[in-house]
Amino acid sequence: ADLNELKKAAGVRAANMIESGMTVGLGTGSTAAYMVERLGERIQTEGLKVTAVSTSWSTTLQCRKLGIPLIDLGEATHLDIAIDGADEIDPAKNLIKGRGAAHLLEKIVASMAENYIIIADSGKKVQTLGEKFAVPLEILPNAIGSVTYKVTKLGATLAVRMGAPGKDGPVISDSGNLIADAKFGPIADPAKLDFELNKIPGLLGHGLFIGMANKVILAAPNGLEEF
Ligand code: DER
Repeated sequence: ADLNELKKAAGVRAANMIESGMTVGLGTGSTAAYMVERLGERIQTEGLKVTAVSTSWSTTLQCRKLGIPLIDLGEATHLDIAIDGADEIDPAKNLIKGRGAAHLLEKIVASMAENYIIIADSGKKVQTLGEKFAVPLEILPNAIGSVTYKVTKLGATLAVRMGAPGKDGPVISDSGNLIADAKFGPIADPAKLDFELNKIPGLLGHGLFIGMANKVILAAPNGLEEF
């Protein structure tokens, strides 16, 4: 099975867990896109009735194309289920997310969900967060200097994420902020780093999702693993 088939298998498995009457949070990224595609199919073929919120323009545009009705995220108070991808997943289901620069709204949706399901190919599994991935940050533009200084003191090297070739200058998130990628290397105590990052004014969001995932659906060539 090639990588896309693995992502699709995980996405379909998660989309099949959605029941009529649920309020559903729809994540962002190439794996989440397979989940959204399957949800659209179920709405068309089974008449599934759900209230859905999106985590990005990317997913919103996909929902419009598929006829998945959305309400504004601000109209939802809590969610029965939210399904999203991840960049790194450790054995305790802690995550690094944010490759797609959607992690500010994704974390809000994750925090609203009764059941937060992560879908990924098995290549996302790591022993220690930070092995391969930098931690994406969402930074208020006027705080870029102070946040860079403070996160550097926490032991990271930071780079503002540039938009090339799609856009000259920096990536601007769906919420109008800058994105930076903070390379910490392997993170021995992700919960402590989460706590430290959450204290920094102007650092509006980051890609460490600690203790948020209820279930991980991993697609490997020999089948689906859930933990
Ligand atoms: O940016 C994000 O948070 C995405 O969910 C990312 O973590 C996973 O994207 P992928 O499914 O395309 O690898």
